[in-house]
Amino acid sequence: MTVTTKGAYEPLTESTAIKLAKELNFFKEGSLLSCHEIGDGNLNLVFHIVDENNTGIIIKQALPYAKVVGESWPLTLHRATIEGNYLKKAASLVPNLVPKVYYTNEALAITIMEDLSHLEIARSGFIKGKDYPLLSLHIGEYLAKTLFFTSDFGLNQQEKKKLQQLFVNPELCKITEDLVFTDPFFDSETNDFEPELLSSIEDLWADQTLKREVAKLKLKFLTNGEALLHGDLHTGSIFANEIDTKVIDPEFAFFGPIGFDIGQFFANILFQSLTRTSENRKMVTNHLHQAWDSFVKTFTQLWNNHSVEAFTKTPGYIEHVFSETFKSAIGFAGCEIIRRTIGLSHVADLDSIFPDEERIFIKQKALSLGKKLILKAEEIQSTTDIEKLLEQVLKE
Ligand code: SR1
Ligand code: MG
Repeated sequence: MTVTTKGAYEPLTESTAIKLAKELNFFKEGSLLSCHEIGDGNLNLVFHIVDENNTGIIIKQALPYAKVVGESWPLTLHRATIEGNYLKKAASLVPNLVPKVYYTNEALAITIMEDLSHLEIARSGFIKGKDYPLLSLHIGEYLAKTLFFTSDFGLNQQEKKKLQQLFVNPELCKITEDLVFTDPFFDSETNDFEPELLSSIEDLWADQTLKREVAKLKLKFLTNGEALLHGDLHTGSIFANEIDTKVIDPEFAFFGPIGFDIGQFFANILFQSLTRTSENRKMVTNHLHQAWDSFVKTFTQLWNNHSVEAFTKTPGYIEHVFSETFKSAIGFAGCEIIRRTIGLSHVADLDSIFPDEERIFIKQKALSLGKKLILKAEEIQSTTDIEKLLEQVLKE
């Protein structure tokens, strides 16, 4: 039990996490505390500590390697600082949509935050057939406010450059550059897929037009520092219930293209849509429309009332920004769909489908949808067009 707030890094255990919570006076003296490690993500430890009244906190700690692979894949602890800094920034922009941060410690790579166990991870709820009617309204608002106020439209250009320094995140960006934008499009060791998919995947590897479009999207991700992104905005990074939505896990945050967060959200809504029967699908696809409409509405209000950029009054400029953002979001969504189907780190929406033939069938559809989103990004003009494409792919 050597971990202290003043000590050097050491991975916490359930008992040292309790010791730390006591040292930091999170609970009244003499409280009966229990702690469980509940981390089910790919990278970190997550401890849930509660007292006898079920009042709790979360201690998240970065490990010096990627948990999903093991110690052979070392990974910077600095991501905990990035996550803490992002959550603090987001708290100033969308306080209702992120967990409260109570304490951070760079040396221990920990963030102590609000216990959200009254909510459920949106992906898990969706898989059980639940719906979260306000989720995409909130996500649209979240995207608009976090992206606008950290972009050159809403933030003084000097201030933006200073803020960028806090979010230089090369190792986590490299994970996305490799796992989302490169490996799935080549015969790479990290890929992970059922042998029944091999022939479709070989077609994909041989498709030079597709690869050229992916290369352009990767270049955008590498070079377009438009705004501060969450960087990993899938439905496993969102807690929700009927009325509340909280976005978690921003350790991949960096300054990148605005369409990336939007595209990742779209892709993860589409995974769930692919698994639904036609009667139940609309409930999920509605989140595509609602998220984009809410994003456009809020972003437009901010553009009209809080812009710091002289050209934002110029006719046609906002329309250009929306159309470029939408187009790149469609391409990014296609890459995310392909990577979660055949690359490292899948989604439970697809992997939990049984029997095997049904899962393979849906994964073939996912590959086809991902490919078409990338290739037809110019033609797809609206979220209704995305829905039409989905229906077309499901009928093929
Ligand atoms: C090795 S990390 C794999 C994935 O987990 C995270 O959630 C990100 O999506 C990353 O790509
Ligand atoms: Mg994560």
